[in-house]
Amino acid sequence: MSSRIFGSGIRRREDPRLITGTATYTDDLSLPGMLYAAMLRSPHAHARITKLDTSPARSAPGVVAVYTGADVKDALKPVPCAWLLPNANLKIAAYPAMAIDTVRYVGDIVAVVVAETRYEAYDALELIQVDYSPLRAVTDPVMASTAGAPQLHADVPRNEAFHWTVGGGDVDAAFKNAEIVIKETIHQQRLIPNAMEPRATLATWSAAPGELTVWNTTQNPHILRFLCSVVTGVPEDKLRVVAPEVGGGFGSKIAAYPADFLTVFCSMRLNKPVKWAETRSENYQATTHGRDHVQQVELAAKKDGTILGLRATIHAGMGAYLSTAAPGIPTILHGLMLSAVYNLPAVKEDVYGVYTNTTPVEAYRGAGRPEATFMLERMMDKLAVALKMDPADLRFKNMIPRFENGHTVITGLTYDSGDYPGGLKKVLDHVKYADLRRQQADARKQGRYVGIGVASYVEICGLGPSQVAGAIGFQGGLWESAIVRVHPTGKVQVFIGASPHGQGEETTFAQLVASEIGVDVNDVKVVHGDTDVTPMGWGTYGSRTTAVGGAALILATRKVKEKAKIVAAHLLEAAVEDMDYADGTFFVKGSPDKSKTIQDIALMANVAWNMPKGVEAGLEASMFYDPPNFAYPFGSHVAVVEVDAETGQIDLKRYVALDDCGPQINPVIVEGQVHGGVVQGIGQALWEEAVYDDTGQLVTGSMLDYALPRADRLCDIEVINTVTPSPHHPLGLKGVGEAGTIASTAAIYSAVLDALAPFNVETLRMPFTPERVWNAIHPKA
Ligand code: MCN
Repeated sequence: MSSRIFGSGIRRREDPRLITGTATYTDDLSLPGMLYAAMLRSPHAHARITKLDTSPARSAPGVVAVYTGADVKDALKPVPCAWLLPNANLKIAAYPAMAIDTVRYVGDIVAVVVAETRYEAYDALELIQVDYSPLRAVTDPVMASTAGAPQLHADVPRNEAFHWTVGGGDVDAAFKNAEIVIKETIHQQRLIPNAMEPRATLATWSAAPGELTVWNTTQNPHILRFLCSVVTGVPEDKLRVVAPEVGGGFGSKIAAYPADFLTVFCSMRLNKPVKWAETRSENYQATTHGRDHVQQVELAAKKDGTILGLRATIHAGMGAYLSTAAPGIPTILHGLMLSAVYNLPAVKEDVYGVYTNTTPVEAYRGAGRPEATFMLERMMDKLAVALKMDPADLRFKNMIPRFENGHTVITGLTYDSGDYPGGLKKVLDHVKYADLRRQQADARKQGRYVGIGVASYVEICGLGPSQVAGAIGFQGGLWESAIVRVHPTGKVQVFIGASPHGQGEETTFAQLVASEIGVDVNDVKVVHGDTDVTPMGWGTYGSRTTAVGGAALILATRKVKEKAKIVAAHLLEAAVEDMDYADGTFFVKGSPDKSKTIQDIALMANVAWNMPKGVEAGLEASMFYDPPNFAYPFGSHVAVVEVDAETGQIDLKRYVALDDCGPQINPVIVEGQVHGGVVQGIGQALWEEAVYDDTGQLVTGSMLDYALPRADRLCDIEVINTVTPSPHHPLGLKGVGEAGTIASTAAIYSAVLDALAPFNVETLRMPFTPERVWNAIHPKA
């Protein structure tokens, strides 16, 4: 049984505590004498602070302290940006934890109040008197980079945070030889990640030993410890970061935030535990946003549909400051993926990262890859329309054929393994594509507007190796680590550096260990999220936990198994070479009655009464794993929609996702991940947009105005797969946490435009609100 637990869709062990409300989140924690912090945030997108009087707040009931930028500026270093993109003229504007004389987005922190209760802290915020002298604001990345635009940072001309390029092949020749050129301007609108729980921090400083503990809603506790040490000066060995239940992140909990450091500052000043938890509106205002690209794209092709080259200019809105990993997203994670699943002979892209008077932008599920996939898929569809080709046929014509051990594309990446045509064929067979097209034609005859969308993708995940991290300016390593400890009773504890926050590795990693050493899956506990207990890890993002952390874990488990074999041989008085293993039992080859179970061995190794000569006591191993390459999951999705031409309403009829993440540890968890990802991608196409007005006010500042996907607006999502193992992962695993998001926006876009073909709608901005669709169908004369 145990050896079959890999691949089994057992239920997530995380869920009982999550769905019965017994899980402990940061905001559930309470310490004796704990105080509460509340942040006063700027109501202006761009302004000078001309007066700041905190005295009325200081004397308000329950208030213990009020701090401003002047109080913290010498105590805290600026909030760090940790992706120092090379060869891009990167200009990191100073990012103070609290504004000193200028605010640059609605939500910039101006003061912090600490009080005995949360209510008192919020009440006192209203007593702080601030006079602002408003400045002109700019929220659009293209406008922000034009001459005469308001400038956010004195030392950053044209608000240009960086200019990064990627190129390969002879693009000029490709366009010169082109028989057809397709052009498009694509708006990847700004999105707000909506984790189930907003962010929170609890910090407690103990002055006597000089130790700091921080509980935080973070995706990467070890990185936060590192950055917190840099910003506060507390040595790393005296700094403990714990991520209790985090409540999802989707990229928005990668960053180290000003409010985190300010909460620490308050605790250190007051020598008391201080807790801060954001409201949902604060979360919308000041927790990082995603996407925000304006993409000008040109595709060169031959009349038979062969693509020759791609040229693009991207303006990526970065917000008012560069968040922790932000510069890498529209560049490394986007630009290097432009070959997508296709044989693209030539490419040239210029990416301008631009400061705007908006909330800082960070990774949002898919981070860079949906933006790249969308560009290619959109251009494929436009080319298919222009050439009157079937969009699926056009894709097949240009796809990289199946490969098992490396394929280098024009941007310089070497994909690990892939079968893009195989995946596309399987999903088209599954939906009976030819029949669907016939049904679509019949519907049109009846005056119904049905559209079929196809999108194929490959994505870069399993972020690592560390050598590459260094080369691309990522200020950290990209390896992962694991410790496997078998206790005397044979129960196993696993300590991992990665920090899952919703993805389910407490279950899947237990499955990995159980199937490797043959214990019951319920006898394996996965411990994560506490820097004092777990080994170093570089975090859960970029769908890397299974591809990198899972490899560390499996290799550590194999070390345990290797040692167990030596101990078993010793106990059975046999040669190690004569030992065999099956389902948790070591036995002498040919004599299955001479055997020791892993539990027998664990007891003997832990009491160590009779160990082989030179072998240490205990049954434990650790592993640091630095992958030789990234992992490249892929797939193809098909969407069917119907547009109501009278109302502009879009009805989702069918959605089929085919994803390939190699062998699946737990198909039910994989399906759940794909579902979540697909829904977030559909959300971008149909409903979601963070809208700023011209003065920089976030108009969609609450869930009333920001349209999240809702179950009643969706159709069933069918999930199928192919299995193409990664050649470099010990079990062939690739990630899946973002896969669903990457193709789904493009698939829905493709389906809606296909439905609107009779109206000659060439392009449409997302999200496809009924108003936008209706206006496209009924253009003003
Ligand atoms: N898995 C599997 N077999 C595979 C690959 C993965 O069974 N071949 C399982 C994993 O073991 C894990 C899950 O699928 O239980 C996702 O694993 P992986 O692809 O390694 O992704 P990560 O754990 O690194 O998670 C990060 C990824 C990202 S980048 C975002 S954004 C995202 C996502 O996961 N945010 C999430 N999924 C999320 N799911 C929840 N509930 N909450 C979030 O914030």
